[in-house]
Amino acid sequence: MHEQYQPREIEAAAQSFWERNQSFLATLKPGKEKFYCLSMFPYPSGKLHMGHVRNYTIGDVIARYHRMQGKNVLQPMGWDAFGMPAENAAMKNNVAPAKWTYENIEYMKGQLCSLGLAIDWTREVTTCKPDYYRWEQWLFTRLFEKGVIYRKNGTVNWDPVDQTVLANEQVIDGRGWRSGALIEKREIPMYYFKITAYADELLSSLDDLPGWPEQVKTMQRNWIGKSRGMEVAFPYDVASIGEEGTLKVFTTRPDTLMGATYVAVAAEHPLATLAAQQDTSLRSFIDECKRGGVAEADLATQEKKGVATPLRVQHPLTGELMPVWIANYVLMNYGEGAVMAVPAHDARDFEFAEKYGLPIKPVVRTSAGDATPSPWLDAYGEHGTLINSGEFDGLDFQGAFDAMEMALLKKGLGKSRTQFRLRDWGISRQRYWGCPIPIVHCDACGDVPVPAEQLPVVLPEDVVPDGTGSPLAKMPAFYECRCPSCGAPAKRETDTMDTFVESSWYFARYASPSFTGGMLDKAEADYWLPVDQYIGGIEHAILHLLYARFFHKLMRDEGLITSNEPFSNLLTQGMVVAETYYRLNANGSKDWFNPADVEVERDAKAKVVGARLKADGQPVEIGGIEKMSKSKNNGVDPQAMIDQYGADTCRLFMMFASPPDMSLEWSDAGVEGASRFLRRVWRLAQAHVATGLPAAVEPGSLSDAQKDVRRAIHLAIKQASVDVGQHHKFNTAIAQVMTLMNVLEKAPSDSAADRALLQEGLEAVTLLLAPITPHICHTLWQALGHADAVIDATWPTVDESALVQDTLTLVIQVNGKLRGQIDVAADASREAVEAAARGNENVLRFLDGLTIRKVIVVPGKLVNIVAN
Ligand code: ANZ
Ligand code: ZN
Repeated sequence: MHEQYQPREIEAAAQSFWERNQSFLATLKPGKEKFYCLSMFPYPSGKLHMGHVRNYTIGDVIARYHRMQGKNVLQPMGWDAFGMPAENAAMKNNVAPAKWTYENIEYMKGQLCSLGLAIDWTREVTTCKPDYYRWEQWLFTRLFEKGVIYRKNGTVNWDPVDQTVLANEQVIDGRGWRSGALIEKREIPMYYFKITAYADELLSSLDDLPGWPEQVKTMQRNWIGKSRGMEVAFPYDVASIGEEGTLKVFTTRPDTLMGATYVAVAAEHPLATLAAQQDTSLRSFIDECKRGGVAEADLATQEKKGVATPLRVQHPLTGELMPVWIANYVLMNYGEGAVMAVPAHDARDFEFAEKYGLPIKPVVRTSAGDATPSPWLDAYGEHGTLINSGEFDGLDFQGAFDAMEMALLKKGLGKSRTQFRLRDWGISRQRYWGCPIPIVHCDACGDVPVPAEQLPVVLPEDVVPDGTGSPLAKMPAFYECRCPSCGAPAKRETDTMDTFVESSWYFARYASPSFTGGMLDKAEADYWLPVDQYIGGIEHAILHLLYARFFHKLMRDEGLITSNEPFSNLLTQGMVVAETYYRLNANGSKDWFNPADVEVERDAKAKVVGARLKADGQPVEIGGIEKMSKSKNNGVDPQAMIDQYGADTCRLFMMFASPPDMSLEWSDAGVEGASRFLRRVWRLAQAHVATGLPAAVEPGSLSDAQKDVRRAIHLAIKQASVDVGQHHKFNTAIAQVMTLMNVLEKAPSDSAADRALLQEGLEAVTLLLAPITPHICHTLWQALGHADAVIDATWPTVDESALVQDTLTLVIQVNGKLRGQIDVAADASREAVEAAARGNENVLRFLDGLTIRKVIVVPGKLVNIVAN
């Protein structure tokens, strides 16, 4: 063992040992408990950022911990390799997306390896390779034939700069998330996954996931958005509309039906079109509405606007005539694209009615009371007893729901129904760098799925897109083909799939990554799945996780796997944050400076009082702690840290600074501290082994002081095991090890028994740290005399007898106030404890002149003497 801790050498040695021995190769071992530990795979953007490093460190520590529990662990890694950034880089640097992507993968793989992750690299999956997407295309054709995928025209967000369709969540404040361009609405033919057919199951099986954070399940529930409500039909007023018919609305509050004072339709609604034909002044408002994005968040917050039409409908129960408005807050693709407006009990309707002077009629008594002028304010969403509703007065919500349904059913003007917020998933993208949609368009046969034996439809890899439209649509060599069914000349689909599709099933492909006989090898998939622990960012709490759950069920229904859900336990790791520094420019913009380039000034109490740029010594403003990002220039390059301190320090810092699910604040001092701690462990171990290895501890013959050392060792094991095993609290587990190190450093090393204890202590430290700092522990374990590698060692167990204390210190109170302390034998009787307490000198002083009324003994803790 070197005298100095030399991370570079020992990390290289440990890594090459693991590689030589294929230590992380996972094989199917029937009968052995498996543990599939998965971190969300990275997009190969160029190099790892701190968020990746944190994610993969957490996953690795958990994987290694479970291996030490004796489980058959699988930890794979791969690349979410299709996507926009490759196309952007291609345009910028005139290099094909494929080349750019493969080069990034190579570099980032080297970085991951340098972190010492216990990954089975034989299972590496790269989603842009035909051997992967071939099966995605295969599943697509199966689902298309089943009708689970269908083609229809859809209104989409069209980004005029990127020339592509954006998902709602890619539209931010009406602009493209990447281009910043104002989004238009467009109608184009697209392929859709019928995820709505699985809405009920996606919702109900969330209840089978106790290992998921409640917050994530709530987000998924809200996204799926199941509402029980009623479909209500408002008969047309023929005089104003000019024809017979009904206007259908969907409402979750049929109990408020008697409070509806107008109806409102979306700009795309047929009644809006009809009204605009009669009154062309409505046209411009309709056009304005159509121009905006279709993102619901925007619609919810934007100012409510509308126009009145000359059209009228009849109230379904009273027959009263009600005006039809066109309103920007009504969505065409939800419910019926029309609402019955109840301004007294719906905030949006209220805002609208106030603005346009429409009547407001309260019909439910809420906690807000009946006081004028606005009894309904602050009580939206509240249920209550019906008022002003004629025959329905006095009913509660459920009673009113049922009575309204009866009344409407009788007239054929309504029935209850369940409505989901979730829409079908449009996956067509007019992009090049994605998985080709395996469909051929034939004039005679229509949309023909590419037969399995003709798959994959290979994406040409040598294309450099120029930013206008889809390159594939300009490549006859790609799209000219023959119809698989009639043989006539036909045209291949040139859209590619949303890259969320690839990340929806990669976790399953890892079970049999090179299987050529099908999408999944069922035996492997059923052995490894579901994933026991999934780790990733909260930003994937909705879409990625929902799509992956959906795909799991699709694959199940294809007979490819047996389980119902892909991820048994989910850990959403917190963000990595750091201080920000800036200078204000004359035009109000800010120049951001990297923390590495800034010197912080502190006062005598170490409080930060200012900061200066190292380069010019001039002050910079402190901008507060933010998520590490390019825009605020507060990212720290993990590679620099690994190069300087080694992977173990980096891993220790990451795991010690905060629990995995909380945000982690970057701190140079923290990294320094982690490095210092590892050097201390090294130094103690080095000094210990330099004098030769001792025999095993003989617990029976230890002195009291030695027993205290041994108790510290087993207390650390016990508490660290609880912290890690129950809550993934590696930070507190590390703190236990640090406490133990303090004890061991102070413990004598003179006698054979002392040195045996030190050996036991250092072994505990090594094993407890092994998942976190695997390289140093690899060396320490060998140096401590073990022939096997620490990677094959098991997690340490507690010797309960070592925890038993011979004597205990008890606190003594007189009338509840602390008055003294006594040491008693741990097994002393109640009487002996009481006697010792009464005899304590200090206590006697406080009892002087008093009569003892009662003595309360709390075993192991305190004695309270009540006297007056
Ligand atoms: C009358 C009413 C009274 C409503 C009341 C609410 C409160 P969730 O729960 O999300 O399903 N709504 C229906 N279709 C709509 C559309 N296309 N665009 C905008 N809003 C629409 O929401 C259902 C409620 O949202 C429905 O119930 C309807 O307003 C509105 F005191 O009807 B309600
Ligand atoms: Zn044909």
